[in-house]
Amino acid sequence: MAGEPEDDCLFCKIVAGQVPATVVRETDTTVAFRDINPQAPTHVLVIPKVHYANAAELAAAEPAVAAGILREAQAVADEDKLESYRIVFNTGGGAGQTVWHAHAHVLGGRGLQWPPG
Ligand code: DGP
Repeated sequence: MAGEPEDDCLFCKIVAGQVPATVVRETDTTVAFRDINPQAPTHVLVIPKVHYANAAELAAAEPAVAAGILREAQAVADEDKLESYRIVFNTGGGAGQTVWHAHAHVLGGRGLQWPPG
């Protein structure tokens, strides 16, 4: 059920400490950890502790938590001393979403092209 931990969700398992991750920040409502397959020198995923399939569902149900993800993205950028960075919410398989637990990619530390691929 949305908002509840899902047994077969990788990111719920990271939140629960059942799957290891390199956690760089944690708040009451979010966890930030390094992506296992980094696409930039900084590639951190910021996720809500609650389970929603994507960012839009999270924002509709728990807007304060969604806003917290953006604050945490800035905090990651500050900690990694990024002057510029990109936040990406892949939403739907056609956009590259592979994990169905809302997450922001925070990418930086190299030049980033526009438009993205
Ligand atoms: P997306 O494709 O937008 O759903 O992003 C999912 C990201 O999750 C992808 O960049 C790779 C990352 N990822 C997948 N499995 C793991 C894992 O076990 N640990 C970590 N740290 N990241 C993972």
